[in-house]
Amino acid sequence: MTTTAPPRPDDAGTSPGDVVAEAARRRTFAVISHPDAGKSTLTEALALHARVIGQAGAVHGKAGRRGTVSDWMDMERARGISITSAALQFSYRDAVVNLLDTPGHADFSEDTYRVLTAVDAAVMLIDAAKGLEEQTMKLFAVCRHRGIPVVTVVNKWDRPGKDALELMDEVAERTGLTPTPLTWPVGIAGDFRGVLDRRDGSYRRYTRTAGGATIAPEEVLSAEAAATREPEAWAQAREEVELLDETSGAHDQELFLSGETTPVLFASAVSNFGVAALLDVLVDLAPAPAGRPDEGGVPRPVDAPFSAFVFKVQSGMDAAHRDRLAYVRVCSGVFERGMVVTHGPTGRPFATKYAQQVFGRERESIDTAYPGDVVGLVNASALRVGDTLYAGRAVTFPPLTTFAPEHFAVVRSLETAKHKQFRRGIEQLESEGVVQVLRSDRRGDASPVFAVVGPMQFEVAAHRMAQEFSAPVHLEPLPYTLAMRTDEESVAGITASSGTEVMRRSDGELLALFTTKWVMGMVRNGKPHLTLEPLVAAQLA
Ligand SMILES: Nc1nc2c(ncn2[C@@H]2O[C@H](COP(=O)(O)OP(=O)(O)OP(=O)(O)O)[C@@H](O)[C@H]2O)c(=O)[nH]1
Ligand SMILES: [Mg+2]
Repeated sequence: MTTTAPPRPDDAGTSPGDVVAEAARRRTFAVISHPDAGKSTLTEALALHARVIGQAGAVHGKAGRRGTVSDWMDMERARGISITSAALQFSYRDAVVNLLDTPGHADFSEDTYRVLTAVDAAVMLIDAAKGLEEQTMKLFAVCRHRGIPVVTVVNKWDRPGKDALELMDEVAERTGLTPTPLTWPVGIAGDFRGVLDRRDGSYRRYTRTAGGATIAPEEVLSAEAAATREPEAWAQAREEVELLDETSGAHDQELFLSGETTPVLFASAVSNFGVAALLDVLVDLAPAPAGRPDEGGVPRPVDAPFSAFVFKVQSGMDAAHRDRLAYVRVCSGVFERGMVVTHGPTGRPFATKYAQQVFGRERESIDTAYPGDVVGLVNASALRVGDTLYAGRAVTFPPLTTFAPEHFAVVRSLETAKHKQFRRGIEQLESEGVVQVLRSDRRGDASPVFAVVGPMQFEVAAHRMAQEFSAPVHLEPLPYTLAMRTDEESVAGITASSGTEVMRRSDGELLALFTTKWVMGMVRNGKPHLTLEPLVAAQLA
């Protein structure tokens, strides 16, 4: 096996021209989809094809492929789902790829949303048997809203599924994006032999490997050879592509970048079919980083002095060290390890002594990074999700939206002697955005309230409190389902009604909690002078 570490350009004498060139070869994208469509499996297959890992997890994982590189948390491995997003950086051809594998479950959609603020493109997976699912639709909407170009991958073609043309109709009708397939399957779903490359009419024929653990050999045949090799399947693919030519046009780079079309590829992540084609498409078609708009909407060009923002904070990646990693996306300039930058929110200097390149849970020191790169800053306790860092001319990037919580539970320590660990754990989970934490004088500091978008966040928080912070907790659900922003003047007026409570979130925001929408409506209609504002229009929640 050949292992290629991403080339680390020599940082000596970097000129602005280098920054532009380095940014131009970055591809930073997220893999997104409804739960279980195969994001982590595809992530691993992409790493396998870029030859940064030698074998996919199939041979190691006993129950399915639980050992994917991006699912490293013990809860993820135990359940076979992704709970938190993971970053991988590797080089492929002349490009440096920053890939973010996101969790599909709606309960973790805030994490996915934060990742989508840090990428330039998205790979959307569709399960061939299921077509467009609920979370897929929400994600398409977020990408449209944020102007993120989407490459669509119809995955699991090795399994019986829908008709390919039908799937294209579904995409066109339900997402409003025109699908422009670059490849077309040869063999119906469940009988995946290869793809017809629409760009040159050739046949890429795939061969299975044991357990899909290694790269699937690929043979490129001419149309004539394909017709001899697979008379029926090839003829059907040709026929379908002719029909397709009438409805969806060829790929158009401008329409793709402006979010009107989505290139489509067919794949089987688990057998590594179609993965090489996807990597090439990402390098050839996905956009390179461009200047990121600041708070006022003015882009900071990629060759401006260094700037970055924190889109994720994660601790507990390394049980032995218990460190805390802030993931930043570089937006402009050159990052050099050790440089002292300014922490936007406080204006204080921030030293970047411990900077790392991330590969799932593996990390190694890096010296230089460029726009588009994801850098892990270790033990950066001052950094919170959404913070801007910069050198030279000041910049503030727009804050990241927090979702409106819909589930609430009082947290109590099961072991009173461990109040220190209890406090530390809660502070940590809060700063990572695993949960929002609410407090009130009435409930006191020993019983804060966790507020979440989805109940699985409670499980993750409780698990981590016990495992990472040795502070086992009991969660007692509260009957509220709705939170609105309010102010001091309105508190008495709100809490006069039953089914309400007002608590302060750790960012200072006062939140009014209601058992039902109906209760909230009653309060608002009865006392229209009270301040009650929706928290965010959360497209994903
Ligand atoms: N047959 C088949 N199974 C696949 C394919 N890709 C993934 N799977 C299986 O589908 C299941 C889910 O795969 P994951 O990669 O964990 O899916 P995911 O999208 O990352 O799931 P979440 O992160 O939890 O949303 C696993 O059992 C995979 O082995 C594929 O191409 N074909
Ligand atoms: Mg996953």
